[in-house]
Amino acid sequence: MKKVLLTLLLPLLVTAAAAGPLDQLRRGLPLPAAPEPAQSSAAVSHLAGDDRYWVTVSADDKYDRTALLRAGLDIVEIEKGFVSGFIPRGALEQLAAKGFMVRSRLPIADYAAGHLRDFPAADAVYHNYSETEAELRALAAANPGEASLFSLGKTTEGREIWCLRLNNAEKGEAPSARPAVFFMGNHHGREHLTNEVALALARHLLANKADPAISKYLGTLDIYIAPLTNPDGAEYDIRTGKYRWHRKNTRINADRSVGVDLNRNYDSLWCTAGASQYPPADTYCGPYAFSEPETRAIRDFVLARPNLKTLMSYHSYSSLLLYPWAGRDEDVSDARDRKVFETMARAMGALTAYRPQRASDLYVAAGDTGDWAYSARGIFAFTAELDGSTFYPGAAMIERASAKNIKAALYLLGVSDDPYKLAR
Ligand code: 0X9
Ligand code: ZN
Repeated sequence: MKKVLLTLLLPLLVTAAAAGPLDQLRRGLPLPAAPEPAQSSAAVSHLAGDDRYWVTVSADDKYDRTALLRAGLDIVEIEKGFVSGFIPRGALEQLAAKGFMVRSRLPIADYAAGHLRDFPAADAVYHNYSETEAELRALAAANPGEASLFSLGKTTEGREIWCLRLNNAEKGEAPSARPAVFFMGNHHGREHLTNEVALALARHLLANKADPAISKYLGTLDIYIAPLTNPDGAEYDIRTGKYRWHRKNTRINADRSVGVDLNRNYDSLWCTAGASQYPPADTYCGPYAFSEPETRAIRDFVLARPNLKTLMSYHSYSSLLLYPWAGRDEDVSDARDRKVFETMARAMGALTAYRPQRASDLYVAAGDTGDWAYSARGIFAFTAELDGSTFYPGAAMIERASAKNIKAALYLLGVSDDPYKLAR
């Protein structure tokens, strides 16, 4: 959460960096917004009665630091222009009056919870953000002829949205004329299984790169896999060591609630149906279409690649294979496109035992990835709702969901050279 506050405060910090604490006070800069209330977590419950905060305070030199020690701050980290450490609540409340600029503050229980940052032990096999990054880097390093890694952009909290590219000729962000396929996971933080399925797909394609069919795809297609498109939300979901059913990203809204639903933030009939304008809601569509760095990164990536033919966004759970429209209660109007969508969904549905259906037959919800990718670029875009009856189906589900979705992904690769061949 500290990172969130720092991001929020960045403009303030830039201004503040140029002046001393008293200057800032004279200019009337407000104290930062209070952080969220402490999260209740058994792992940090021993800190419930501890009234200390972890704070970051402007401090230009050793004289400022000495004064802060005197004011009750236990200085733990020193950076250029500021220090961080622990301070009791009573002393914190005096800091502004003493001329100090408090840049961020976090109750000690939240600070401690933020340091746990991982899956519960039973799900340790799931990949958190740094493990996902490490795995993608390892795959790219072990397969320099076929794979490369780049970032689609940075998240609200400054994490990278990593994307593995599988292509035996072009590497990194260099454009290509080959038909392209884009697999994505984890738009929703709590849907960790989707990251695993996307990672398993990447592993499978590279482990079997000598297989004739896969070798052909690596030589003729441009394959992009971004397993963790909402890493902030996924980390937020696990950072207390216990799941907290967090769906959205971690932008701090005007009312201090956390997050925008990335799968309601795309610019296709944005926020007209199945989305909320109430910031605390799990389906909050954001203040405007593409307000979020995560969706903007995906938008810019897609718009810069007219060679994209197909897209698969993994979600969980319900065992469904969904296609447009999601945001209006209608079929896509182009008969040929409809036939391609239906044929692909039926085939992938058969391979996964997921039910193929128009997304709006589940519920009408506008602003999702698939509707936007199809309306903006004519991409045959699908949403797979993976197996299970919970967002947290346990370690054993990874293998099961991955095996069937790899089969469906291989089908998608097999038709992505020319999707319209399915309508002839
Ligand atoms: O609501 C969503 O964003 C997706 N389901 S989830 O449980 N993973 O959140 C479904 C998106 C497909 N769109 C529609 N069914 N309208
Ligand atoms: Zn989802």
